[in-house]
Amino acid sequence: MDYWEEIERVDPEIAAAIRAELERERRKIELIASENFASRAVLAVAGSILTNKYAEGYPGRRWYGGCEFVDVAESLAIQRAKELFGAEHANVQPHAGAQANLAVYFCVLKPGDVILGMDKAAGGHLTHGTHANISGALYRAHFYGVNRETEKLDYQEIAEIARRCRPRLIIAGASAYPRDIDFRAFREIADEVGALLMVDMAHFAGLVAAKIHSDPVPYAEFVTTTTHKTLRGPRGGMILCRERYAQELDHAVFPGVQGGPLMHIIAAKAVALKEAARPEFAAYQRQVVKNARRLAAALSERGLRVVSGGTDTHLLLVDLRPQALTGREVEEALDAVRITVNKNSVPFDDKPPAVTSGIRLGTPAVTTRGMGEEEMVEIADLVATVIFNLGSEEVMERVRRRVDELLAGFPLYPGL
Ligand code: DSN
Repeated sequence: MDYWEEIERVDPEIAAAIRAELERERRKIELIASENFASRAVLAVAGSILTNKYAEGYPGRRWYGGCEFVDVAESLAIQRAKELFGAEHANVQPHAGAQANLAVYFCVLKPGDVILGMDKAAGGHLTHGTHANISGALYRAHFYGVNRETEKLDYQEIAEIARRCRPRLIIAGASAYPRDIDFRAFREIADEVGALLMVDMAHFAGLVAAKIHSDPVPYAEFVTTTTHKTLRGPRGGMILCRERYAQELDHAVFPGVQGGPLMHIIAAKAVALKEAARPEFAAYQRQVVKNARRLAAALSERGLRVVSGGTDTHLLLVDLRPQALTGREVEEALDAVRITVNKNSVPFDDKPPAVTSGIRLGTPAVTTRGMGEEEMVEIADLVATVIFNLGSEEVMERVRRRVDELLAGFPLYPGL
C-alpha cells in the first residue's frame, strides 16, 4: 500500500521528516553496528492496519474479541522463531530488547538479587545492570570486563568474580564486543555457582541464525534479542527459553512488564523470521562477517588500532588514543562527510561515555546495500583519510565526493 500521498495531505511536516530520513539513509554510508535496512515486505507489514488491534494475552487466550487474525500472525512468528533458533519456547511480544531483558529479570529475580553482567565500559549493555537502568536499580549488579592484554573475555576471571559474588543470574552478550563468545564456558560457570544463564544475543542474532556464531540456545535458560539489528526485521524484541519456563516467562512479559502487544510489529517479525530462514540470508550473514574482517584489516593496514586485533562478528572498535583523538570528534567529522558511526568507549577508556576514545563500526547495513570486501577497503580508506586529516576542509570535500560515487552504485529502496 502506498501511503505517501495520504501522509503528505494529512501531515506534511511528518512527510517531510520521513522523506529527509530516506534521503539521509540513501546518501550516507551507514556503519552503525546495530542498524540495518529492513526489507520492503517488513516495512509494509510494520506499517499495516494490524496496528489497530488490541490483543492483550496470547494466541487463543486473549482479553479482547476479534483476535482470530492477529492470532495467526503471532502464532506464525512464534513458530518461525522456534524453528529458526531451535528453541523450545518463544515470546515475540517484547517491544524492544530492554523490555525482553526486563521480562526475564522479572521472571526469575527478586529485587536485591545479585546479577553478573558485562561492564558497559567494556562493551556490555545498559540493561545488564548499569546504575542508570532499572536493572541496576532493582538488583545488586556485579560486572566482568575483558582482559587488559587480549581485550577478549577471560573466562577464568569471570568464574572468579562469579565465585565471589554468587549471582542468581549471569548475563552474557554485549553491544560492543567484536569477538565470538564461549557459551559453554558461561554455562559451566553458571552451573558451578548455581546461577541461571541469560544470553542477550541482540547484536549477533542474525549470525546465530546463519550458524556462523556460537549458538547460545543449547546453553542458556533464556536468550533475548532485538529483531532489527543483524536479524534485519522490524524494531522490536523477542525471548527464547526452555519449555519449563514458558508459562512464567509469558506471564512476566504480559501482564508483568507490558500491556497490549504491537500486532503490526509482531507480524513484521514473522516476515523477518521467514526471510531469515532462507539460504540467501545465511549468505548475507557470511558476507557481513567477511566485510567486517576486511574492514578491520584495511583500517589496521592504514595505521589505526583495532581493539582485540580484529573481529569475529559484524562489528569492530577503533581505538583513537594513538591519534590523541576522541570518539566524539571523529563521529562528528565522519558525519560531516556522510559516514555514520557512533562514538564508543574502548576497553579501559579514561574518557567519559559522552566523549570516549573510540568509534564502533558495523557492516550489517552496508552489506544489505550489496557492498562487498572491495567496498570495505574503500570505506576504510575514507575513514582513515578523515581521521588523519581532521580539520582539512579540502580533504573532507574530496572524501564527500568519493562517498557519493561509492553510494551511487548501491541504490537503497529504489522507487520508494
Ligand atoms: N543501542 C544498541 C546498540 O547500538 O548497540 C543496543 O541496544
